[in-house]
Amino acid sequence: MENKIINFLREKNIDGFFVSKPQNVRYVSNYTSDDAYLFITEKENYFITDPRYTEQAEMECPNYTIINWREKGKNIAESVKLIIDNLNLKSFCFEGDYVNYNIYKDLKLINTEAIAVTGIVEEFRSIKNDCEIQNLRVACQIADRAFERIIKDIKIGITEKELASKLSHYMVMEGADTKPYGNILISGKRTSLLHGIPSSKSIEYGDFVLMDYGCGYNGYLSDMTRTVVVGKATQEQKKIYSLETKMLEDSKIAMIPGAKATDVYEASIQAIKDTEYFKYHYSGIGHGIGLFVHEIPFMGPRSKEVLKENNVITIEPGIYIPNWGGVRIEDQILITNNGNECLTNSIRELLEL
Ligand SMILES: [Mn+2]
Repeated sequence: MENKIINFLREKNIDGFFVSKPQNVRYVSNYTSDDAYLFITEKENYFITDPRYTEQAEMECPNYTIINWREKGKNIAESVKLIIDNLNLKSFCFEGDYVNYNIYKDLKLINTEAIAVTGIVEEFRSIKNDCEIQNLRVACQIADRAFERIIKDIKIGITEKELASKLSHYMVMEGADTKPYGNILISGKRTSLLHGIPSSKSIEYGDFVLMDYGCGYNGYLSDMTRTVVVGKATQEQKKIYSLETKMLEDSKIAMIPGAKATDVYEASIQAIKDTEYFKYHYSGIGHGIGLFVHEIPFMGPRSKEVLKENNVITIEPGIYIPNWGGVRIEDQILITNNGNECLTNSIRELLEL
């Protein structure tokens, strides 16, 4: 992936790119651990880390010169200065939305033009290659298998926390990366909380149980949501669930290459726009996903994005009624050359457990 950066540098006439956002470091270099920075130039690529990670960096990034910044100076910026002086660079860019103030302050002391850029590597990351798609596909299959297992555990009396912990366990046992990322598993009235955290509440008869979860596979993430009911669903639960199902289906039909994010949003609200439930929807209905859970392109009424082949995007319209509960179904979608393919395939009909 270094070539994409070098092309960017040539185009903009900049001499170096300092990469600091962890997902971007991984994307560009294939390094899988923490605390690392890259400095990419046309001549040579540098990998800046501390002594805990130098051995791993040598193994995973053989085409980089590894710099142990603790040895070469007292901070990251001094290593950057060393590179700039060695190669006699006139300018470099850094990620303005990620470099922290202390590093920025030190970078500014280097007598070279330092240019803040945003979203460059993220733009590359939004189009997935075959290998990335395969990793995402497996991450979704693991989440689907975990769903098969967790629905057997949803019983009256078990707590949200206990279920959330089992769900994480199942994903690791099914092959997920062990690095955790936040899973939502909430029940009853709490299901109206868009990003509720699993609590000590016990599951009760009649509860909705909303599971918004996923896992990593080789660093690539899945993100899906299913909402089930414990016992027999009420008429109102059934009605809202079927509206939600329609919202999801309508959204998916709109997810084709060339469609605007706003088209997808418009499609998502068709089923509810003339109902009393319209006021309970949330307009952020999806996001790109890859090495990070929320990445471009974002789906919603204010998004300027256009869907492209090999975007991988979640679609998750929802209805959230405060003090009553919420329903969300979320799938992860690959945009193909003429439509889309759903990577998450767990049952979407309302399950009464
Ligand atoms: Mn999501």
